[in-house]
Amino acid sequence: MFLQEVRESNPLIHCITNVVVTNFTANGLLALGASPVMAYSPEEVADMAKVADGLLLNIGTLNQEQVDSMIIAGKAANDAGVPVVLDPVGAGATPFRTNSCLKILHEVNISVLRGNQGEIAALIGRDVSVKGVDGSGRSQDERLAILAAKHFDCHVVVTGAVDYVSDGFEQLKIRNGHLWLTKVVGTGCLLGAVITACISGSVVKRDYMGKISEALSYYGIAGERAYELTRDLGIGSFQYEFLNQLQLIDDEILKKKQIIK
Ligand code: ATP
Ligand code: TZP
Ligand code: MG
Ligand code: MG
Repeated sequence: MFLQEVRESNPLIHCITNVVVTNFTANGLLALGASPVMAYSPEEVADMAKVADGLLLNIGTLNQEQVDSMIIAGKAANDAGVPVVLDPVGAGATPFRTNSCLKILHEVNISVLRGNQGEIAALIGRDVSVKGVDGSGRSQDERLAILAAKHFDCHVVVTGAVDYVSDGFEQLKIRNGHLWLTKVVGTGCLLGAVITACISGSVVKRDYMGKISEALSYYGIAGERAYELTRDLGIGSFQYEFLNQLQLIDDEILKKKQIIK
């Protein structure tokens, strides 16, 4: 019972994230059944990360002090066996973003790297097609998640119309989701937080493929159901209904609606 276990454990998720999505991320984690805490200062991030159940690093509105904080927090999480998820928002758009992500990936043992196609491609030095923080909308590269997972020796999630998850050997495709998820800012960022909550409490890497796939399909199904309920109202209502669905979806709905191959 995947969602039930996450909800019963009520994991504490330490987020170092961007100013655009902070409130949405905290509310989304609460809707899932996790506990969010945002803490950024280099004086406290190590103490917070080591008592958390998961750490999310999201570079969306980065500055140098925040990158330093992310590395301090990441190292403390590694020492304490706390999983760390990195969202490389806008990697490829500027050298500072790309280089900061590469530095974090070098210094911190990242459990899951989650980004859109352009961001992940930029990090492994492939053709870059990032417009600000948005992916290109190009057709998806089937092998990108596998290549990046091998390259960084971590799990990689590449999201888009289809979501791909790989550990560098195996790959799963998740076909849940709705186009309207691309019309609300922060749905990629919140997804990183949801993945963090869903892998928390499990330092056993072999459990990650299944847990990440469940998280991706849960999230996509919330988008599908929110669309069905708000298609005549518009994306403002969709955003709120999406949070409702993150709370309301249970394991029975998840099993029935998920499309994982
Ligand atoms: P981008 O900046 O390119 O929008 P992002 O960081 O916001 O990237 P997304 O790829 O948009 O991340 O992923 C966020 C959620 O939206 C995921 O659950 C993903 O499956 C879903 N999603 C993205 N594009 C589509 C689409 N075309 N159809 C259905 N679902 C989608
Ligand atoms: N600018 C910097 S971070 C950010 C924007 C618009 C939010 C990006 O959120 P997402 O989840 O990638 O759409
Ligand atoms: Mg998006
Ligand atoms: Mg993003």
